[in-house]
Amino acid sequence: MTRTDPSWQFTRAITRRPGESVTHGLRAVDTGAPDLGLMLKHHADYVAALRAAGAEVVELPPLEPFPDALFVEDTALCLPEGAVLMRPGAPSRAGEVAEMAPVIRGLFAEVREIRGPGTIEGGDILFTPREVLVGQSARTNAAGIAELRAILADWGRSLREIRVPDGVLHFKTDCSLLDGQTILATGRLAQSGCFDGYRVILTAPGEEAAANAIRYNDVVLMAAGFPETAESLRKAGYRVQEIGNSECAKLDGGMSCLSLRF
Ligand code: CIR
Repeated sequence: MTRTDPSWQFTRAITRRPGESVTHGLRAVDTGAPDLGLMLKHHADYVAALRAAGAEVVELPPLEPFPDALFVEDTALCLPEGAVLMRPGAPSRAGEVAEMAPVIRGLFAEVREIRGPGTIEGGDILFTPREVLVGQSARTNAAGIAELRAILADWGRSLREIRVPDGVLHFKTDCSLLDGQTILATGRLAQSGCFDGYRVILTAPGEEAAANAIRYNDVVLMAAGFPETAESLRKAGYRVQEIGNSECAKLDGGMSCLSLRF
């Protein structure tokens, strides 16, 4: 991806297969352990969809000591200028960054890192052609955001801070970039006015979990099971591909969490 490309044009992605320990992954509400077999099928469908959309996918092996390691998005921010290694706010996830670091260093010439004491997770960061939006959440705090702001300033990018609604894990749990000026968002997030100036497509009532989608080149990947939102995206002209997400959803994970895209 070059500096001048629209922000949904990508050539590569990094994913990590879930391991047996995924049944111990973090979750806000326990709705039962995920079924690893079904999760692996969904994960394979997800990787295949990325490849079909033009991605060269680096598939990493499971990391049993880290049950949430399949949610690679939280470990790094990948921008055209370089990558930033994150500093997760969930203590059980902190060690995932050291596992991802060599992969990122092998793919990016410029790699910076959040050193702390603040914390920040990739799920709280949405970058658009005009700015980088960062949600302050239970995982991402003011100190982590300040550190990222300084790094982005070196790259000539501005950062705008958003407050994530109570009870929502990450900023991108509730929004995704559909193209340079269009955002898919839940009503509970958009009502704050944080997307004023963008075109906003709202998830259908009761379909808030559809908001965590990804635009990868000419396709929007979204979790299966949200027919009204899928239909409104199709009506708006997007090519939508639905991927099973029932097992990752038990761990509060969705489409964006499962990959780093650049
Ligand atoms: C966690 O609580 O950290 C994982 N169970 C889910 C992480 C989802 N990641 C994301 O939204 N970027």
